[in-house]
Amino acid sequence: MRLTSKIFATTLAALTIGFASCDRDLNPEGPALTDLYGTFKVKTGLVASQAQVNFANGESVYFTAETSISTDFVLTITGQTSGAIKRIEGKARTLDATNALWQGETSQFPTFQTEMCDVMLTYPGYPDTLYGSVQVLGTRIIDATILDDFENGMAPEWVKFIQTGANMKFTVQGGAPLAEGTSYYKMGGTVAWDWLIGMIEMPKSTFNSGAGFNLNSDAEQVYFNGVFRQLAGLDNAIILLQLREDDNGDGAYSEGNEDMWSVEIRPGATWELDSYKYSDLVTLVNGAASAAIGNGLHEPDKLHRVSILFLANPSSGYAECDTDMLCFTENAPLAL
Ligand SMILES: [Ca+2]
Ligand SMILES: [Ca+2]
Ligand SMILES: [Ca+2]
Repeated sequence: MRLTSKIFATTLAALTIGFASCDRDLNPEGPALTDLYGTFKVKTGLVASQAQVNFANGESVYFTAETSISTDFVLTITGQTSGAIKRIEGKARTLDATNALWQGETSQFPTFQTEMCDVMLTYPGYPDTLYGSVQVLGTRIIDATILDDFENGMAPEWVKFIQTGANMKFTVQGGAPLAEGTSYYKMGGTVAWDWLIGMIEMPKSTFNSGAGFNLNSDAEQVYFNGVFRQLAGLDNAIILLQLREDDNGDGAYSEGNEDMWSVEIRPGATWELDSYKYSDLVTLVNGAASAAIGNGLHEPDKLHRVSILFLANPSSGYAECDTDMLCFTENAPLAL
C-alpha cells in the first residue's frame, strides 16, 4: 500500500519551481540544490507493509520510508475510534521491520480497538511530515494469567471488603478516559477512622475454576502487572499489593508465619502500566521494608492469594483510584 504525503509532494513541487526559476542564474560555482535545502531529503515515502493487520492472528505490520541522511524519526499511530496512540521513535536513514515494527501495542492508553488508524511520520528539526493509514482487523492477544480485565463486570471470584464510609465507589466503570478495552474498576471513598478504604482479594482456591494461578516457580520469570490512575488533583491514594505464599503447602496461609510480598503503588493522574518482577517484591511492615515473615524465598508457584488494598491517610479526605488489566506475565512485563 502506497501512502500519501502532502508535505512531501508540496516540497517536491517547491523544489521543482525553485529549480526552474533559478535555472538562468545557475553557474558551476553555485551551491548544489541539496545544500540549498540542507542535506536532509525524503527519498522514499511512507509505506505500510500491509494495509490491514489482524494482531489477533499473530500478524504485525511495519513501515518503510527513506531519507538521504540518518535522522531522528517519530512514527505515530493513532486509532481513529479509540484515540489510542502507539509511538515508535528512533534514528535511521531507512525505516524497516527492524526499527518500525508494530505488534498492536499501545504507548498511550487506551488500547487499540478494531479500527482505522492514522499514521504520521515526522523528522524532528525538519518540516516534512508523511501520512498514511492502517486498519486493525483484530486486536492484540494478551499472553498473561489475567486476574481481571473488568470487560465482563468484575470476576465473581474476587472477595470484596469495603468499609462503611462516605462516597464509596467500588464498581466497574466505562467511559473515557479508558485504559484496556472499554471497562475498568473504580475504587473511591472517604474513611475518616482507618487507612483502609476497601480491598479486593483473589484466592488461588477459586481462581480459574479452582485450578489456581499456575505460575512459574522461578520468581525471576514472573511479573505482576496492572494499569492504574488516580483522580486528577488528588495525591493521597495508595494501592497496596500483597502476595501471600503458602510456604509449607498445607493449603492455607498462616498469618505471621509465611511470606507476604508487597508493593506500594501511588499512581499519577494518567493511566500507567506498572509491572513488578516477583523476585523484586519485598516484605513491608507498616510501609517499611522488613525481614521476610516466612521462609524468605520468592515462590510464585506457592502464591495463596492476591490482595489489592486501597488506602489513604484517614485525615486526607476523599481518595479515588482506577485500575485495569491485573495480570501475571512470564519472561517479560506486560505489553499492552
Ligand atoms: Ca478493561
Ligand atoms: Ca501454609
Ligand atoms: Ca516463600
